[in-house]
Amino acid sequence: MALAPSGKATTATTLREKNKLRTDERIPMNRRDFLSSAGMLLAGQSLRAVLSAQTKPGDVRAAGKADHALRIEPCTLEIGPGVTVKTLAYNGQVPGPLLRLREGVPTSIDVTNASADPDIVHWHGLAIDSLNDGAMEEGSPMIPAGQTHRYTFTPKPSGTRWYHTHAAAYGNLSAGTYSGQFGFLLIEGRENPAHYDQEFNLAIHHWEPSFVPMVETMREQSSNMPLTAGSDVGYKYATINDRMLGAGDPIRVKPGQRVLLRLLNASATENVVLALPGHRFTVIAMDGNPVPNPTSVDVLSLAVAERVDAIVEMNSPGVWILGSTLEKARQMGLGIVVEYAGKSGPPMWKDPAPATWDYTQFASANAAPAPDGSFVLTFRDIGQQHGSQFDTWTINNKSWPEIEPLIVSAGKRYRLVFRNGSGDQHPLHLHRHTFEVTRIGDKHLSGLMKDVINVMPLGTVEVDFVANNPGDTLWHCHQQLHMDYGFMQLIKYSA
Ligand SMILES: [Cu+2]
Repeated sequence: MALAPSGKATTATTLREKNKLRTDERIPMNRRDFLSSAGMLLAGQSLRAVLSAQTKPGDVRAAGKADHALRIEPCTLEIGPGVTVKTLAYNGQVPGPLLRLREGVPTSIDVTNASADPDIVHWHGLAIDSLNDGAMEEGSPMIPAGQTHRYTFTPKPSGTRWYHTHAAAYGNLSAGTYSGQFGFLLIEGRENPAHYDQEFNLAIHHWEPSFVPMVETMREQSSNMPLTAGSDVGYKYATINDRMLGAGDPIRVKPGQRVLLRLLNASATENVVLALPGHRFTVIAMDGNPVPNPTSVDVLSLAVAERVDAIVEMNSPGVWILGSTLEKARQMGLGIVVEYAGKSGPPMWKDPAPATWDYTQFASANAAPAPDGSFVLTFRDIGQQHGSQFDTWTINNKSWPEIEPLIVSAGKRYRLVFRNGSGDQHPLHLHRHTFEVTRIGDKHLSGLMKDVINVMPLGTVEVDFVANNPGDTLWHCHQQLHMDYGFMQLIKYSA
C-alpha cells in the first residue's frame, strides 16, 4: 500500500503557512531549489535569495510579430448554471485557443504572463529542443510575472499534441495543472489518416480541488474500480472543455456520420474512464500517434495527460451521455450530451459491461528490436518528508532533485523498465521523445508509440526510446502531486 500509516490529515496551520510562504515570496516555482530549501534550509540564506539566483530572465523580443500569442491571465468561468470557477487560463478561455501548426514549418509563439507568479508553457509531445520545450529542469526559462517570452520551434511529429503549464503547485491547489492552463496543439502532417464527417476536441478537467485526508477509506471503497486513480486531492466539479455535463451545447450529429473525437485528459491528478452508450470508439491514435491495430472498444481509459483519437460511427439515434462510467463523476459534471438531429428528451445513460483497459489490443504482437541499453526504474512512496502534507516519491530510492540523471548516447535505443512499487497508478511522461511500448505486465508488444504510459499498482511496463534528440530530457509522473514531490528525473546525453 502506498500510503504512510501516518495518514493524510493535515492541519490548517501547515497549509496556511505554506501558502503564506508562496504568496509573500512571489518566487519562481523552481522545484530543485524549493525542495532543497524546504527540506534543508541553507544556513544564512533566505529562500528568496536561493531561488532568485536560479532565475533566468524571460526572453522578450520587441521586433516582429509572433505567429501565435498566448496570454496567461485570470479568468472566471461559468461551468454550469450558477457554478463559477476562478482560474488562470490562456487568453481567458478553457481550453486555450486551438493551435493548428504545420509539421516541419517553423513557428513562433509569444506567451505573455499576466499572472502574479512565474510560469512556463510545455509543448507536450513534440520533438523539440530543451530550451523551448517548457520544462525548467531541462533549462527552459520561467517567464517572470508581467513579461513576454517567445518560444520558437519547428513542430514535429504530426498528431494530437497539447500545451499546458509546467509550473509546480506543491500545496497551492490553484497553481500548475490544477488551473485552466491547457489547450490543444494539433500538428498537421501531409496525410490525414482517417476520413470523418465532423471532429470534436474534448478536454477533460477537474475543478475546485481540496485536500482529502481520508483517502485511504476512499481507496478501499473504490477498490473495485481499478482504473480510478487514488489521490490526496478531491474535486467538486469536472468539465469537458469548459462546461459540466448538460450545461453546454451538445455534440450534434446525424445518423450515419463518422465523428472524430480527440480526447485529452487535462486533469491534474485524476485518471478517467469514459463510455458513450449505444456506440463504440474505434481508437485510431494514442497520444496523437496512429496505432498499429485500430480497435473498437466500449470504454476508453485516459490517464492524466493521455490523448485518444477515436472514430465513432453514429448509428444509434437518440440523445446520449458521453461521460464517465462513474455515476459520482457524471454528477460532478464529467460528460457531454450527444444529440442526433431531430431527437430530443433527457440524455440517456447505460452502464457498459465491466471492462479492463488493455493497451496491448491497439499494438502489434511482434517483438520490438532489442535495446542497446536498459534502465530499471523502481518507484515507491516514502511517506511525508520535511513536514509536507503530501507523500514524497522515490525512483530507485532517490527523489528529485537529489537524483542522478540517466546518461544516454545519441543514436542508441534504450529501454526504460518501469516498476511500480506502490499502490497508486502513475501516468509517466517522457519529454522531447516518443517511446514505443514494448511490455505491459507479461505481454510483449510493439508499434504502440506514446509519450505517456499509465503504470498500474505494482505493475511493470517497459518502453523503448531512441536517443535521437540531444539535450536534457525530463521524464516524470504527470500526476501533479507526484511530480511536485520527487517523482522526476533527467536524462542527459553523453558528450
Ligand atoms: Cu505518479
